[in-house]
Amino acid sequence: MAAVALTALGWVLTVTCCFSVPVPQDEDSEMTATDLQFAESYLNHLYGSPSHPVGIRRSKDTNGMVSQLKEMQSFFGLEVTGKLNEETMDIMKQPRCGVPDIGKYNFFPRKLKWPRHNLTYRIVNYTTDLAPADIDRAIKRALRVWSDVTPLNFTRLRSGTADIMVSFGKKEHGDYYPFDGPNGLLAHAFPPGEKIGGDTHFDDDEFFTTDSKGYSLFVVAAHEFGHALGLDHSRDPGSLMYPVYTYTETNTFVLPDDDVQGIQDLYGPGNRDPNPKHPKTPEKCDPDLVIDAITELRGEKMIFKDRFFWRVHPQMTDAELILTKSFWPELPNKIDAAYENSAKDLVYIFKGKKFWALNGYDIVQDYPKKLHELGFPKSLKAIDAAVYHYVNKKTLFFTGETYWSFDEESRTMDKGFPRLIAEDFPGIGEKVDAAYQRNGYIYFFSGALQFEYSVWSKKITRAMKTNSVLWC
Ligand SMILES: *[C@@H]1O[C@H](CO)[C@@H](O)[C@H](O)[C@H]1NC(C)=O
Ligand SMILES: *[C@@H]1O[C@H](CO)[C@@H](O)[C@H](O)[C@H]1NC(C)=O
Ligand SMILES: *[C@@H]1O[C@H](CO)[C@@H](O)[C@H](O)[C@H]1NC(C)=O
Ligand SMILES: [Ca+2]
Ligand SMILES: [Ca+2]
Ligand SMILES: [Ca+2]
Ligand SMILES: [Zn+2]
Ligand SMILES: [Zn+2]
Repeated sequence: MAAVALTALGWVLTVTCCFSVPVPQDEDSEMTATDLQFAESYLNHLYGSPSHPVGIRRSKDTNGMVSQLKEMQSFFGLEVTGKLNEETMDIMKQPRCGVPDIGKYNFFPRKLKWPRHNLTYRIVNYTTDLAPADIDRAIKRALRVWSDVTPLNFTRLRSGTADIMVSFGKKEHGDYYPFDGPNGLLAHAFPPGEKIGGDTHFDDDEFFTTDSKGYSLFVVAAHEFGHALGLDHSRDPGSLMYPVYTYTETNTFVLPDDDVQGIQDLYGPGNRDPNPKHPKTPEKCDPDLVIDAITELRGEKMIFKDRFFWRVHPQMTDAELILTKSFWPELPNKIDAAYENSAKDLVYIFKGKKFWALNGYDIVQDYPKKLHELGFPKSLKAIDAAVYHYVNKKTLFFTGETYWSFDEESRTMDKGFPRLIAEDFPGIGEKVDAAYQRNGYIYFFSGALQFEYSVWSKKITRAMKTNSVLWC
């Protein structure tokens, strides 16, 4: 069913309604009727109906859902099957932006941008979730994210028509692109242009906050203003313009490099960037790759680097890159060490003097705890690496040139430690960045190299590049 809609911009759009074919699903997966309905409305949002004038695109083939699913799976770096499966469903259910994930500019040239550098904004109305002063501050900070790295300049208007009109609304709120109640779509914005162009709407059925308790208004607004200035979604999971919401602290937020490149492509650089170091997303096949920590989690490998971890499934050769905070918002951005106690189904994460216990997606109560609670001296500032040895139920902790042995049964540090790494594990280098064990081998990472160490023969059996753990 196709309909033609006229927006306030006067753009003629093709809006598809109601898919008549069921969503194809994986034979092994057991989706409920609600899941299928959800997936249908997700794809509808992505390709067909309300969202975003420029993103709208109708699938050309009759079996459109398969190619839509494929495109969506490819965008998010999932296995491309064209069928609905658990991983695809998981991504669909994550809170996100209402601008289509797969933007195809069919009707308009790609690079829509403002022809001026001095732009105005107006906060038309407020949500009751936050004090007006907090909303004003979040909006101002979110705009500053972009003006810091460009010649753009935003001036607030208290009345009249501004370029960027900011408002909060529920369901149908005046632009034929209705919101969907709590979760799902959080906000949307129109690309640069007259009238509704640049306008930014927040779903008032969400709970907006200044912290991680609800959706951070600052994070959502900063992302939407990227669209209001002409940016599309990015495939870089570390970027602000990635379509899925991840909490980031307002005070320590620095615009990622991918977004800086995108906005400077449109407007050029500014001359007052207060924080010129913009984080880059790590490249897994970088020959000089050095990692922060590594552990297994229920049979998968997790390889930590900066704000991210790669998730490597045992049967898959492709590693998925994920922001640590999108799984565990309370964990720090960069961690020191990690290990799994498979017997207890717990993963321990270390940063500085603190450590956390994770049970799947949950952080165990009463954590974080302090390093000295494990029996380390109070003066110890951090550990480098940790690995659990399932045969003798000991965890080895590496700190500088020495290592410690911790008895997981009695939860005490073994006597006679720390000992020198060079004495007991000769050849693995001065310092250990990360370590994990598998099938009687411990894999030690040191700089761009990893060493396979046989626990039985007490010898190094292989040396490899660090990035080979990511199938490079
Ligand atoms: C922005 O700059 C243009 C040209 O320099 C000027 O005509 C316009 O009045 C300015 N607008 C505002 C809101 O300052
Ligand atoms: C931004 O615009 C305002 C109002 O037009 C102007 O007073 C101010 O100097 C501009 N700032 C910069 C950095 O361009
Ligand atoms: C805010 O303004 C928009 C657009 O005028 C309107 O649709 C919405 O209902 C208003 N929201 C509130 C909370 O007043
Ligand atoms: Ca406008
Ligand atoms: Ca919503
Ligand atoms: Ca480390
Ligand atoms: Zn978006
Ligand atoms: Zn809207």
